[in-house]
Amino acid sequence: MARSLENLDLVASGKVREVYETGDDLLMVASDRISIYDVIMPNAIPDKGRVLTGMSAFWFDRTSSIVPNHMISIEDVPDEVRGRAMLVRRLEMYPVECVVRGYLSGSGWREYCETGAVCGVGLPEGLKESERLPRPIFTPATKAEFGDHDENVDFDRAAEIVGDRALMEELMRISIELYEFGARHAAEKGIILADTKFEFGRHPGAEVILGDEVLTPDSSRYWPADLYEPGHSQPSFDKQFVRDWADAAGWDHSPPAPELPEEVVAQTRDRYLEAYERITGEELDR
Ligand code: Q0N
Repeated sequence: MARSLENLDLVASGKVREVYETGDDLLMVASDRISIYDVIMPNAIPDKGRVLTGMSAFWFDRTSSIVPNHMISIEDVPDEVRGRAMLVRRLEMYPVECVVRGYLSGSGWREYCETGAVCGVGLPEGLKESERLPRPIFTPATKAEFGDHDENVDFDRAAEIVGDRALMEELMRISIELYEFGARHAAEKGIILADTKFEFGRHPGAEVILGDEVLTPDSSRYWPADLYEPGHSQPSFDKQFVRDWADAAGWDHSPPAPELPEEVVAQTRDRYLEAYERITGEELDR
């Protein structure tokens, strides 16, 4: 592995993460940036990148008997990004986001209100916002052709996009198993895993490899269980202080976002550290 990021080609850059090329492998680097309402805030949250990378590594270790994953190492990385970088196997990614929902929230709630179903999965009448579903449902999405938002699709459309119905069934089965594993563990720590998103890919000799980040607060809705109450939206375990402050400041969600006060940054950092400690049972190295 290269000793410095300077020598690596940047192959993808998201709102809060970067992907670099290193030989046949990739280096995924999580930044300390935070986004709310799909907009990046001007301030960083110290340690957020390390929290997300550490949580992904924790879950990759513990789910490898359910499905193999792309993680190679969090040690063999350049010093400047140590702790918030993961060396991974390069995969051919399947172009569907494998979302599993155990609770009715976000786009799932909106779709249910309009149609009584989510991604073609029919649900009982009379469910409330944030209500627990009778069982977890698989609600795939694809990157929309325009803009950067995801578009919910039904299972048949997802299978069409992937081009292999049996493979799509396998991705669904594995996604639900991963969600159930994560939700059971989180519940023991007083956290509700409302929903989460997985991405899978293949490499020669392996049809289904778990990629991306796994069961992090950026890829999932984590709710504090002690405050759970169906009938309205729930506070987010990690981002709620930022949302509350931005709402009170009267920000209309159009960029640029306002600068966060230092106490909001500090409270938010504490929530990420708390999430890390509750989920992994370890303290993050200082
Ligand atoms: C890959 N994305 C979409 C980072 C994540 N193992 C892999 N091999 C090849 N490509 C990818 C992975 C992974 N994981 C996946 N981009 C590249 C998700 N990105 C969005 C931007 O931030």
